[in-house]
Amino acid sequence: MTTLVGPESLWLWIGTIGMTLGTLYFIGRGRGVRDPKMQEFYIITIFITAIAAVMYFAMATGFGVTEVMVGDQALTIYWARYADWIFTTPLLLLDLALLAGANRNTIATLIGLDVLMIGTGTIAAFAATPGTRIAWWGISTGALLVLLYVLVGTLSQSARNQSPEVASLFSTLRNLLIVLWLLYPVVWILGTEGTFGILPLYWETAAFMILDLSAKVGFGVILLRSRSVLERAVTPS
Ligand code: RET
Repeated sequence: MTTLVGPESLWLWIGTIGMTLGTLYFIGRGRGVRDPKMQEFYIITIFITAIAAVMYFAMATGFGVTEVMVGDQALTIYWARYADWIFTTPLLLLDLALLAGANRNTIATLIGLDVLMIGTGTIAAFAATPGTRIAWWGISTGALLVLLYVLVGTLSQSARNQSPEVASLFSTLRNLLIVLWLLYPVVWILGTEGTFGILPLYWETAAFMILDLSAKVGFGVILLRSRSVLERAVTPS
């Protein structure tokens, strides 16, 4: 069987290594944490990078990739991205929501919007005409914008009831998330998926890799950096 993976495999291997190192780092940091509420942050963050590590490995080795025909054009689609994101983006939101001390309804709303975003984004990736691809992209981007609205509104409101240190860590992570997440639909539409052919597959793969490492490992490092701040987040005031 011929593999569909081209020279962009370089970036996929860097992604695999980066996610693996991130996972090992978080496991190392989490050792010795005894408080169950504190452990939640470690468990969630470890799974985020572990899932990404295996999905990057799947893409680098040619398992997580397929071809989609759009008219007479064959697009290389790395479907494993969506398998990764459908699990890891809700987990990232859960980390942030726990930090903010959000209630169940807010968490459910955020995760619902997120699954809607990745679900419709997956349909966009497999749709057979340029028009329908862009329409699904638009629906997915709409879900992202509503999600960010809840993040800035309701979630930030509950973070304000936390201690100043926790509230400030929350703002840093929230702002990082907003900037990074907004870049995903941009890379997607400019890349091969958008069918405009502005960003070649090689550079698109590099861009997603940098975004994924920042949104998962970078986010996790900042979150787990200060144990004393996390302790405040889980201590009822
Ligand atoms: C897609 C395409 C359709 C439009 C939109 C998208 C958004 C994706 C996002 C992904 C975030 C991934 C993260 C991964 C961590 O490593 C599906 C690309 C809106 C926001 C944070």
